[in-house]
This record gives sequence, C-alpha cells and structure tokens, in this order.
Amino acid sequence: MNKKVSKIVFVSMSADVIHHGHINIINEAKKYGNVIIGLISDDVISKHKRLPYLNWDQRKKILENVKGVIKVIKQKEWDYVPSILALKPDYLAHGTDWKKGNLKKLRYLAIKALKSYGGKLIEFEYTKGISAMNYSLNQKIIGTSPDVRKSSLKRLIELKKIVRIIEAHNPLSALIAENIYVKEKNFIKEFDGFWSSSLTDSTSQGKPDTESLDLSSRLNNINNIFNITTKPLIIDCDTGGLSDHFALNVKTMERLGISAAIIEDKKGLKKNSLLGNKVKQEQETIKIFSDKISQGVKSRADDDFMIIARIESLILENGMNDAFKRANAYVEAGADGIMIHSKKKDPAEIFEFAKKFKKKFENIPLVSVPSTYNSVKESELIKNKFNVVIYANQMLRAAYPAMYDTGMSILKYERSLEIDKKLAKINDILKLIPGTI
Ligand code: SPV
Ligand code: MG
Repeated sequence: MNKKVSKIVFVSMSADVIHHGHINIINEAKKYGNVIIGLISDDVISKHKRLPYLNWDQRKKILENVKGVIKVIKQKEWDYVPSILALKPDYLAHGTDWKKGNLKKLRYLAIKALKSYGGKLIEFEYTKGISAMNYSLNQKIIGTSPDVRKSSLKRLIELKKIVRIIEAHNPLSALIAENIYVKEKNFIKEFDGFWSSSLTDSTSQGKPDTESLDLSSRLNNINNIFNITTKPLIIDCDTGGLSDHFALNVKTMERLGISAAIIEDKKGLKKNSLLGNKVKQEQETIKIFSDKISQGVKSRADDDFMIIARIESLILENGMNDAFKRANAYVEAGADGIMIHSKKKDPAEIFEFAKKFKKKFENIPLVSVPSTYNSVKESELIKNKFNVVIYANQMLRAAYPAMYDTGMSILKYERSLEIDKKLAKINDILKLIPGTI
C-alpha cells in the first residue's frame, strides 16, 4: 500500500459555489493522503464575504461526495490555526492565492502552527480566473428563487451580530444597495437587505404617507426590485389594514419572496410616525392588533416569513410601560420580532426598552430605525442587543436635494455645464445595470 495514503491532508474552504478550482485543490491534495475539509461556518463566511447561498449542511453534503474527501469538519474561525492545532494534519494544502493580500497573515500563522508539531504546507497554483467576488456576481446573474430570498433574512439574523437594511424605493436604489460594499481588513461591510418604506414609496409617487398606495402598487415596485437583486426585503406594511385582509396579503407577499412584514399598531388614517402627536393619530387596541398578528401568523405557508410588530407607544408618548405591555402581548400573539420606534434625538428610550425586552425575550429579534437618533453607531445597537437596523429613508432623501440642485443650476446658468461635475457618468450608472454590457 502507498505509504502516503494514511497521511492526513487538511484543506480549508468556504465552497459556497463549488467550482473547478475547489476540485483542482482536492485532486492535488489527495495525492498526499486522505483529505479532510475544514468547511468554514456560515456565520464566519457572512462576516468576511456575504451570506452563503448554500448553508453549511448543504455545502457539507456536496463536499462529502467529492472523491478523495474522507471527512468534512466545521471550521468556526477565519483563522486556520485552531483547526490545525486540533487536527494536527500531516499536511495543510492551499492555493497560492493566499501569498498576497489580506490572506497573507493567515498563511503566516498557519505555517507557525504547522511548525509547532512538524506539519507541512503544500501549495498549488491557484486556478486562474476565479474569485469569490466573481462568483458572487455570477450568483446575481443566476438570480435567486422566492424561497431562497425569503428565508435569507432569518438566516442572516441568526448569523450576524446585526442585520443592516437600507431603504430602496425603486430598482436603481436597490441595485446600489445590492452592490456597494466597503472592504475593511478582512471584513466586507455591505447592506444585507432592503426596506420597502411606505414613506419613500408614497413620496416617490407624490402621495402622502397615509396608506395611500395600495398593496398591489407596492408589490409591483418590489417585484421590479426583485427582478434585478438577490437580497432579502422587509416590507413596511403600515397598519396591515383589516385583520382578514392582512392574512390574505401575507400569502401574496410570501409568494413573491418577501422575507418579513412589519405592521404598526396604529389605527384609522395612519400618518407618518416622525410627525408624532403633531397630527391626529391613534394606537390600535392591544386586542385588535394582537388578533391581526395571530391571523397573519396562521395564514403564512412557513415561518421563514417573519411578521414583526411595530410599537408606536414612544412615538405617541404613551409611555414605556405601554410599550412593554404591548411587546408582551404581541410576542404572545406570535410576532416573530418587535420593532420599537422612536422620534427622539438620542437612543436612550429605545435602549431602556431593549434592556427590559431582551431580559424577558432574549431570542426574539429586535429592530431599530435610527432616523432621528442618527448619531447612534451600529456597535452601540449591537451592545444593546438589537438584531436589525433599518436605514429607512436615506436613499430618497439623498436623491431629492441632488435632483433639486441640478434643476436649479440648469435654470440659473441656462445650461448643464456647471452642475455636470456633480453628476454621475452615464457609464458608471450603466455598469450597474445587468445586461447592459
Ligand atoms: C417608513 O419608512 O415609512 C417608516 C419609518 O414607516 S418612519 O418614516 O420613521 O415612520
Ligand atoms: Mg411607514
């Protein structure tokens, strides 16, 4: 028997979209012995790249069936060292891609760990033309299915310290939110999904934020957003309307692939929350609103679709006790999460609510919308146990002054030259549009 066969070769990978590069590495590695894969966990991938298309169990199943792989274990860190020291493989096999860039440090630490017990590093030429980012772009071209999109919000809430959602009022704003990211050391910061805001949807149509757009026009807009994106979406469902209607609408929203509906506990002609008590608006009774939640919950096909109850007690100055009483009732009625809204300039009251709420309901997701208390950092929201942050209207508010100033400049100078330097190059916009090039 070949002496090498009993040796252990460790290969670490994310393997979300399995490609020939993975197979090449495994084929090379198996020449040295039995291959054990350290398959990186979903939460670690989400932190460093983006939410994997396939979850860990699905990726494991595929790799277990690749010839030469004898075992797949979970790698719970980006750093290879803990797996190396636990397994003490004879070899660590890796592509040469980690000699450069951010992965260089991981390579250095892995070599040190291997040396500590006499393990060896083997490196293979990295298969050209492949990168995780290319594959994530491919994923966008491939698209997604309603079910995969729908369930991804719940997965993100389980995996990430905070899920970062941004308002998208049309497909173009959604394309920006889908594609932009900031790279920091080993981390990628990006938006995890979209908020379909009643305020920005209705404002885009020149209508007041009083449930003036019917659900079909809201869903039509979302459908257009879904045509060209893959990330999950939370819909601002205003009051949700009558309970029976809400129950029917849940089915429609779910079928489209929406991940969550947030309904607010107001009644009558709803007005925008940021207007507070300057306009006449009232809270719904706990009983009626709880019933609406239960009917929605009963009506959905599965619990990947989340129904989140939004509490307006602080907005309408009905007090913390009322907010907490309602939170209890809504969770009891089956709400999958709570959004606590506030129009204060600082986050003190929502932090007070969060403290009390999380003491009792540690595992119920809590959502914040820092429109007025916008100095709050995500790290503080995490510290205060919020699970989701929604930037609810910034994309539209950014577009408005830009369009206004452009119009004013053209009027003033009777030409567009002066404003042109502030305008996007047509090519930069077209790059975003799938199918242009
Ligand atoms: C929205 O974006 O429409 C909201 C949040 O409901 S707020 O405008 O703050 O009420
Ligand atoms: Mg709204």
